[in-house]
Amino acid sequence: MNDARQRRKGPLGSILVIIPTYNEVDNIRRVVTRVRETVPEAHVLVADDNSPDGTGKVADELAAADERVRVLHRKGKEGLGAAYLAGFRWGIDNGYDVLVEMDADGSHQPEELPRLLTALKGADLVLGSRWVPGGRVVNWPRHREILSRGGSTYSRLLLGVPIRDVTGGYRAFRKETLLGLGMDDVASQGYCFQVDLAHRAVRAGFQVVEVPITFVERERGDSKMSRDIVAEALWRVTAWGVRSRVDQVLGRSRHTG
Ligand SMILES: Nc1nc2c(ncn2[C@@H]2O[C@H](COP(=O)(O)OP(=O)(O)OP(=O)(O)O)[C@@H](O)[C@H]2O)c(=O)[nH]1
Ligand SMILES: [Mg+2]
Repeated sequence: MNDARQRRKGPLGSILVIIPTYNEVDNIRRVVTRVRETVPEAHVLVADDNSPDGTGKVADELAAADERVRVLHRKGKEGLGAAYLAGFRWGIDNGYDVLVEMDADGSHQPEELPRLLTALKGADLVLGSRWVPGGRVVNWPRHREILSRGGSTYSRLLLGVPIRDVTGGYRAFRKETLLGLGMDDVASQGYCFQVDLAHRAVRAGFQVVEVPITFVERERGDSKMSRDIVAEALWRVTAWGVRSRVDQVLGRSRHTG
């Protein structure tokens, strides 16, 4: 395990909540307001991929009215992973100590953020988890739950990561965790971006803690989930799993995926 880890325990420092958006015009005001009300000391960065529905413009209005809200305008839709990586880099370059991932659609309730942050005082990475005792999903279609639980179980077994909810996207990272897990060669995009980061954090020896959350199905706007996102997760996780087994057999150790 990582010795430096011990030094990172304790006070959190400055917090940036990154909210990636693509066509979330009906959700963005509400989620930003809820974050600012619940954790007033946290700053918010909306990472918008030039949403055709004008989400970026609404985000600019929010930023104009509140100096703790900023907007990262990106050229076009490049996927969740790319938006988060750009947000993490912006946050680290601007001196933030804690970087939080949160969806715009209300599935990740800002009111639960204080619990994630409290847990981060004793950890390197905190995952909001639907699949630990106390965690649950509200209004989620059965097929989505099966896909999510199945994806987590498959990843856990194949990659050997001791995490119940590997695909979830409500997370709080210490800056040092992101810097230590090799962000620069992360290529995954959709769900698999979350699996990739959790897997890297575990392999790098960071302390990863799951905190139960109540995940609420989006009420407004469209899901960006697609067959391609599931396919990407399946092939990448399988490839990482096979590669690490081959490495084990050949006695090699590999740092990145
Ligand atoms: N910047 C950016 N944000 C994205 C992109 N794809 C999805 N998002 C955002 O990432 C968050 C999660 O996307 P969702 O569409 O809610 O995906 P999901 O939560 O897997 O699907 P649902 O459960 O059906 O809502 C939302 O805030 C989206 O607006 C993208 O390509 N670029
Ligand atoms: Mg969602």
